[in-house]
Amino acid sequence: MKHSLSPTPVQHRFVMSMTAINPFSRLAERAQTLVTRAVATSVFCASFAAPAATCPPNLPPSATPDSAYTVNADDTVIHIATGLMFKRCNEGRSGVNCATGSTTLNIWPGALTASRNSTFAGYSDWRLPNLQELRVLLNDSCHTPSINDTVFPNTASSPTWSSTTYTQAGNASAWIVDFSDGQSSPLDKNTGNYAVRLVRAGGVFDAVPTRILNIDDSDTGSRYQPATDGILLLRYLLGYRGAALIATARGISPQRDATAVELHIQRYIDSKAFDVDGDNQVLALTDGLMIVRRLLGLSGTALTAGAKQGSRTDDEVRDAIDLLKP
Ligand SMILES: [Ca+2]
Ligand SMILES: [Ca+2]
Repeated sequence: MKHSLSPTPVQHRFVMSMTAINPFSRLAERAQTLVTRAVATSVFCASFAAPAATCPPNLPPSATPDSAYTVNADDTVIHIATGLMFKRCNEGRSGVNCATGSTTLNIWPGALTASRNSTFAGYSDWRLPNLQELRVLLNDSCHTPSINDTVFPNTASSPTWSSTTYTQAGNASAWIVDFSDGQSSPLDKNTGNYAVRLVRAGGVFDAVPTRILNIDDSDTGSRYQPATDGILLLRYLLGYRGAALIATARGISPQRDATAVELHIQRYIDSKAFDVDGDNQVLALTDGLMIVRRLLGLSGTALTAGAKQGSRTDDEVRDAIDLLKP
């Protein structure tokens, strides 16, 4: 299975526009630098088990470290900042490290239908991700692949379909993301056979990463505060609800009342966003305490001493918390 991609003005325009509108603009900038190399080496084989990613030195840290995700036992993965749930393996693959089977390649209409028909892990609302959702997974610091290959092992090195139609060519093309090099381009819907990665949930994709730790949705000056947001989370985890939950614990111009605070916290307990030590549970005296400590500015052992239960390192706990306060 071989595909050859040529650089087009469209691709370059797209990369530039993504830089302007996308909060993950580093991804787009990185993609731009990769276009030349990508085109020079754009031969892909979907069943090829990719070696470890190549990560050139002196680039900023990855925007998609392990701590950006919660990997569930049923081989679903939650992207914490957006709440999107992805299937860990490309369609056609399964098992440990997605090493069983080979990636199913499909034309775009077939990919749309197969996505809607999936009942993987007991969910019936799988779909093909739109372009922004798919690009959330790009690791702009590496290529071959340009995705976190611990979380998404054996990712297809062929293009992966998005659900987004390219509207300037009679709607005949749809956007793909190529996770071997980070490139996006529009390809013909009915002649190209490409890979599929399923997504579900997450609501409408929010162009601004969710400020999960701004629990009271307060104004800029008190956006992330230990004495308000931190206390609200701790109280909730200790069982406080209603007026007792929010009494004297909200910041400047809070947009959430007690009910909205409860819904917000529970949503991100369910998504495991608040499981910052990675032990698969959200507890007041572990995760809650470390989140308050981080809001106080602590790091290293001062952040985790006596509170960390999971296997994450101190820095990974710190990064997992910092992801919640973009
Ligand atoms: Ca706040
Ligand atoms: Ca935990």
